[in-house]
Amino acid sequence: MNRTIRLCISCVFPMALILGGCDQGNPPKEVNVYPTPQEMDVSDKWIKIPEEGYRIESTETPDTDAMNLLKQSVPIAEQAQQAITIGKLDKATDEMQRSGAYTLTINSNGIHIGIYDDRSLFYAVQTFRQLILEGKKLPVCLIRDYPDIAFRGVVEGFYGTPWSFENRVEQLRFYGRMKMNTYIFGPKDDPYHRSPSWRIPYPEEQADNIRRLVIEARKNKVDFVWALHPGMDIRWNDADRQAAIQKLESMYGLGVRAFAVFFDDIEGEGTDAYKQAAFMNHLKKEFVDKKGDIQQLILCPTEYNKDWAKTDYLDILGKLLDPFIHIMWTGDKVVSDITCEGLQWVNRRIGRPCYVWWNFPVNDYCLAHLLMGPVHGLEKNTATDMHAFVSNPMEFAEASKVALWSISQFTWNMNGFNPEEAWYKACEALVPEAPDAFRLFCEHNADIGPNTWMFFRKESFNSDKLLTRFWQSLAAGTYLEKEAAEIINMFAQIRKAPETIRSSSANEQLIKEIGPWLTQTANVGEAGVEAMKMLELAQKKDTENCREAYRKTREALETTAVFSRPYRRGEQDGIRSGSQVLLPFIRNIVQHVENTLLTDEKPKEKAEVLAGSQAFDELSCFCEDDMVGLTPHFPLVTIAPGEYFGFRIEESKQPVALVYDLRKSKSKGRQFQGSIDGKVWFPLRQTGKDRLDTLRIHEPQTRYIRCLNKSQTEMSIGIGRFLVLTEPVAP
Ligand code: LOG
Repeated sequence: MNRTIRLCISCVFPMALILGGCDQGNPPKEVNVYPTPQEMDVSDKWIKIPEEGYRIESTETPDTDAMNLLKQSVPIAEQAQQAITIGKLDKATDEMQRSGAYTLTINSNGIHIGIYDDRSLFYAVQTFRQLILEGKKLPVCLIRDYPDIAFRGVVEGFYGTPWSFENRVEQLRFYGRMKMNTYIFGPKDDPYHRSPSWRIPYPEEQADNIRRLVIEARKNKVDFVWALHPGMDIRWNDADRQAAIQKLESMYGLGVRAFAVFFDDIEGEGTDAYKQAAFMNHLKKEFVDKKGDIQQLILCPTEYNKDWAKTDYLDILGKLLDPFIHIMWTGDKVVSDITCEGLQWVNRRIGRPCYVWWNFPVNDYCLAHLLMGPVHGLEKNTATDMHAFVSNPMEFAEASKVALWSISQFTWNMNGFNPEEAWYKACEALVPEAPDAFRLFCEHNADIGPNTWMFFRKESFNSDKLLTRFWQSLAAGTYLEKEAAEIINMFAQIRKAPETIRSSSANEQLIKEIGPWLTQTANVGEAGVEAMKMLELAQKKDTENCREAYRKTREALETTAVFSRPYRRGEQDGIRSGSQVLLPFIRNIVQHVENTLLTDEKPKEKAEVLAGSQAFDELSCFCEDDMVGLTPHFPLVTIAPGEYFGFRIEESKQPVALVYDLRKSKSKGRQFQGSIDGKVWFPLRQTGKDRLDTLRIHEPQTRYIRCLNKSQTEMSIGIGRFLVLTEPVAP
């Protein structure tokens, strides 16, 4: 990986012109600027920062926040000999007229910063700070830099515990450092954002926090956008139009100068495109225009992804919505990759470049997993197809920074973005005390698990080849000794990494957020080490010691299940680490030993598929320590009236709840049923109000579970999830 950025632009700035009078020395070890500048030429010469510092010469009053930042990096003194000159960019091209564009020239004659606006100076100083070597010297360099996407940042738009005030302050500072300029406040579980309390102003303490956040945002050159979510209970009348304006007015009073209205995830009256457009245009005319200093007005539509855009809804918005108003878009699905084709599809309909709301690394639909892997799935050359790009993060603010770090790179300089390299660097930036351990942790905490959106990310990507090769060879009869040693070593490292991170990282908030996954990763490492020891003994036909190791392995696997259980939230499983590659590998090893040396340990009864339909020809069951279910079968199949699919649970387990996520099936005609003997069936009924579907199982003797087509017509079904969370049967 080439970690020194050297984009040669000598054609733009001939290097020879500026090298006179510089110290020659060893080339700078490493010059790292993030996000990667568009054009940057770093020579191997450097200049010493004068002890007396620099004086500032500026054609206009330089931005105070940028100056404060600069003063933290180098001494600023009126009498200093050398100058940092600041001037307006001349002969500016299109891209140099984007907010935040700057040039930075460092040579023996001094330092020059060319700016377009206040944000430019702030960003130039952010870059400048990263260039300082060992606190005392600067590389001779030329930088010409501008953002690819005008508005970049974050939409706090997830379900779950909203970020704390402290989290948000830290995030805003982070965006400032990473040259991201937008933060949209719209957490689903903030009552004053959403129905029914959207009409009510914030209580004093919370209002004051927002006021302080707006100030912090401004200091970091971030637009603080406040979002209203009225769609669930809005009445399209004067009273509610007034209520909305009054609420925005109260937010304006707290300093907010950019607004959004979200109509996502609603049903009924509120979803009407004509009504929404009229409402938004009213806000534009009666509020935005009258104020005169509002920067943005954004709409999150109800049909916010291609999968759901089956009507003329978007065309109506496209036609009727004031062009000032931007329209959000999550892609082809709720959670999906962002492609040129997909963006162009929606842009044609809404008649403007869309405002991308990317649902990554948000994990509110897969709470058992942390999404700590590299950022993939963003097509380059999409800059002109979008007005803005914001990422919806996890409810864990610090942990989200791994992905946000990459997103700042992508949105600033698409062509300079390399997912693996950015991930590698992000891990280092977040846990500089133990980057390798943290990388290892992130690598094994990247899986999303089966989900309706069929959005998958690779996990354990640095070890899966080794594990697959080893397993395939073992299954074919050959035990690869050298690889076995490598694997046991790998598991030992995985077991150790969490403790290394805990004991060395100063980032307490991060440790708190990822704490349960740290423990679980260590548990998985332990199970892996034990499994490999067991396998080695099995190879040696040492039955007695192998049996002992087998017990330990089973115990270690049970530990992961026991640890996870208390964290279950409704239908969502507890804490999963290493779920994509490591745990399946370990289970394979256990089964292999049961099938070869310890045949008497083989479970007497296993979970089994109940195939009551020809349509599913190859359904299979999966069985883990705390759940059993059908392996996802995403392609849609047709099942006839009276047909069903399901499974039988092992005797050793007691079902707690059925969790399902069935694509396209008609909810009216289907019935979920349980049975004790597989003959007499009783319906399982909905009780909770969870987001995905969950049915509590009240009869602990239940052994059979199925989904029956009780309607008179054929039903089209795909299986995203169909599983039962279990507990061990009480002895
Ligand atoms: C919500 C969002 C949620 C996300 C992922 C949008 C526009 N709305 O399905 O609040 O965090 O999906 O679960 C959503 O994405 N609805």
